[in-house]
Amino acid sequence: MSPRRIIFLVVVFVIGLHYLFTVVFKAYTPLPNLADLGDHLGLSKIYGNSTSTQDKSSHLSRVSDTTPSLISRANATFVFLCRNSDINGAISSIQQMEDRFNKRHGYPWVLLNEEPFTDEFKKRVSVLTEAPIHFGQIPAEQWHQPKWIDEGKATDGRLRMMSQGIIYAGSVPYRNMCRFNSGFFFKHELLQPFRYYWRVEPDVKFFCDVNYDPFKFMQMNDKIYGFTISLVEWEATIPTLWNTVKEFITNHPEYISPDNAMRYLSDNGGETYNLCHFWSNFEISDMDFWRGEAYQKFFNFLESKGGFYYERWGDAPVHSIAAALFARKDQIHFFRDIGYRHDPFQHCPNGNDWANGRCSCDPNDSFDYAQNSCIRKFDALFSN
Ligand SMILES: Nc1nc2c(ncn2[C@@H]2O[C@H](COP(=O)(O)OP(=O)(O)OP(=O)(O)O)[C@@H](O)[C@H]2O)c(=O)[nH]1
Ligand SMILES: *[C@@H]1O[C@H](CO)[C@@H](O)[C@H](O)[C@H]1NC(C)=O
Ligand SMILES: *[C@@H]1O[C@H](CO)[C@@H](O)[C@H](O)[C@H]1NC(C)=O
Ligand SMILES: *[C@@H]1O[C@H](CO)[C@@H](O)[C@H](O)[C@H]1NC(C)=O
Ligand SMILES: [Mg+2]
Repeated sequence: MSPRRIIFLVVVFVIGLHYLFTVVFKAYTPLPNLADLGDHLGLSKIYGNSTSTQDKSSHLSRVSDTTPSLISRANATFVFLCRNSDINGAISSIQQMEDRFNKRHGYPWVLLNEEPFTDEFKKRVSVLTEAPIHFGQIPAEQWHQPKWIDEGKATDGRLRMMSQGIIYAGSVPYRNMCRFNSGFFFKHELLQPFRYYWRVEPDVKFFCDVNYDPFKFMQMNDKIYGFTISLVEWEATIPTLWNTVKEFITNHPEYISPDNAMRYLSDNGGETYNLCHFWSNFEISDMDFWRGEAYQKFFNFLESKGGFYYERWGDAPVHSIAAALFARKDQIHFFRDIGYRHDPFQHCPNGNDWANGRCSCDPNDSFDYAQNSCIRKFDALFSN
């Protein structure tokens, strides 16, 4: 190789590195923190002045001990919807996430509830992490059954489902939760500053160390939705959902991605739904996708049909159908390397992922290829 050619290659390499660090790993500064503005006694950490809890400067100095200084956080947060009564399960989940991943990064937590979190709840959560924790209340109109829902029809629906022995058949709060997770969480003021989120629930398990940053992975690879478990839905909870989806597709063919994942949802080109969906109690995803035009129109259309209350439409099939139809199939990611359990199913990595992650699960005990798993259909999207 001639000297000129070597110099040329070196210059290209340096420019490439510079681009990588300035554009791709763009430094992200999280929310300004009330605690920074003079809460030296740390009172707001315990008693909670609506949102902030932590002294960011101490947290940054701690994080920088273990984090390469050029690589800072993505524009991302954890999202945790729960009740005050979920305290012990919430603490268990947050502690594992901190130990297995977040103590090295310091991503903030956003906890949401339709009631105010109690002082005791905030106090017990606050000791788990140096990262900022924001406690938020959900606006009533985004939580409760809308006035225009025909309560007689909703009651009939609940009774019918109860007679079919379906879990949460008679529960209105469960329906509020599914609708909120489908259409509103990403509109909450505490989530406005963020693009990516990782959804966490009480009493889940994170089995493995996460030795990289999944948020940055999402960003660098143009992913919009990440999951660990995929399974079939209980059809009786969504009897008219697919017809509603088909009606939307007919009205809005422009939102359907040319490279969509319809083959994951349907075995006959969209005529019927095979009930496959991503289990949404674990999600690493891009809120700008939910905030975007296609999903907004889609959610509003579903909402107008009342199926969140007349039936029991879950946020899992709603999110999954939208991601599969409005995004490219390669924008959906199976996090094979993240060990996760939400009763009664778990995903345990295998091979090097299992060993490198110091996973505490049995790699032979994983839902991936179980009878009701849809991972085969997901894999098939990318073969041939
Ligand atoms: N604030 C609040 N959070 C709720 C309510 N119902 C459910 N959640 C939360 O919403 C998420 C999903 O509810 P879960 O009860 O876990 O529903 P699930 O995962 O389908 O079922 P199980 O975990 O098997 O009970 C969890 O994070 C709950 O803490 C509620 O009425 N109020
Ligand atoms: C809470 O915030 C308000 C306005 O931001 C402030 O006036 C008040 O002193 C704060 N309370 C505590 C306990 O920090
Ligand atoms: C983070 O993402 C949100 C949503 O896209 C955006 O409004 C906000 O400006 C972003 N923040 C930064 C610092 O890039
Ligand atoms: C998983 O099961 C296979 C077949 O039974 C066995 O050979 C293997 O040792 C098991 N792996 C672990 C880590 O237990
Ligand atoms: Mg749950």
